Amino acid sequence: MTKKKWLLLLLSLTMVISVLAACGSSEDTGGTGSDGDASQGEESGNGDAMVLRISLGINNHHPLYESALHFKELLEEKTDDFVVEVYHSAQIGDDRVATEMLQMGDLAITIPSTSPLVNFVPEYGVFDLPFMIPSEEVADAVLDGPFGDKMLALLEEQDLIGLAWYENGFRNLTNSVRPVEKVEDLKGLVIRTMENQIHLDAWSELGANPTPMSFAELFTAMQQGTVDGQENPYPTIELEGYPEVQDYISDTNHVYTPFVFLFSKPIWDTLSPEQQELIRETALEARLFNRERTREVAEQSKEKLKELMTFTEISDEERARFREAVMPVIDKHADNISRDIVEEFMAEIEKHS
Ligand code: KDG
Repeated sequence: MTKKKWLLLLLSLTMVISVLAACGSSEDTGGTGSDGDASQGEESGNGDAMVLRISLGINNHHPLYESALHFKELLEEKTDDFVVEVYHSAQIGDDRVATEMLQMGDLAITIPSTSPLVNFVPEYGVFDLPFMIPSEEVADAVLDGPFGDKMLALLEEQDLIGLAWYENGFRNLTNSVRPVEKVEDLKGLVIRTMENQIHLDAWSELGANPTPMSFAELFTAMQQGTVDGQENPYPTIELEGYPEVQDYISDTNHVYTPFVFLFSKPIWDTLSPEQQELIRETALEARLFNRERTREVAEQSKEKLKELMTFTEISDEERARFREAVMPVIDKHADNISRDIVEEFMAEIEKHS
């Protein structure tokens, strides 16, 4: 065989090998098909177990991550039909991207805050109205009752299956400029909010200068001083390392934010009723673990933050002034959300308070 023929043979051989290699690698990361594609199970050696990926925005120290691992453990104990993979720190995408992937059937599960979901279901804005829910107990009663069921059902028209309410928690303000003890201390502070008009309007009413931003970009923005402050529950503030880039924290407790356990409807519709029931009951089981663990961590984080930052307690009188200042926001957004939903929400809170 001539030298030229040998070279051609060598060339085609390397091309075949590289194509084969390319096919092999994408399967390992589960990138080729979307979740729910049984073929993926084969690569995990679990017969034709279906791979269900969970996308989370918080990191792997957060109680929500522990709750997702608990869901994985419970489900894989009950059945060989599924293998659950948990991705934290927005590795797959932030809340909006992950939610859109669920709608497309490219991702099985995500557990975002309700606030980014307002862009999908405007009624979800009811959870962003400040100073409504007075305690975790009332939150549980309202979310696990007929009102919560109604709000979960609203997601289906957006190709999302809402399975359970998890806890993000009461949000508190941090910043790197000055202690915030009264409304006037907020003047001109550049506060990052979730991508949510109600939060933006509330902080504007309070005299701050709010700017919307994805959770995935927040730490860098504080590090670079693009924003002066932000607001989140104690576990997120402590476990995402915010004391490294923030000096002051105030227990504003200005709104209770739920997490919602979402499942992709396109994938859900490929499951048997038995499989759907198994996933639903397991999501509800892990919900109890989530709330217990999140409240435990929230207490611990609050104490740690008192050591790591300048902690300002807001007096009841001053909290009433905060509440008064944002009242116009509730009125302004009640129509966008739907007045019926807002009145029903307030009545449910009243009933359980
Ligand atoms: O994915 C994580 C987010 O859902 C959550 O942490 C959102 O509270 C949140 C924020 O401040 O963006």
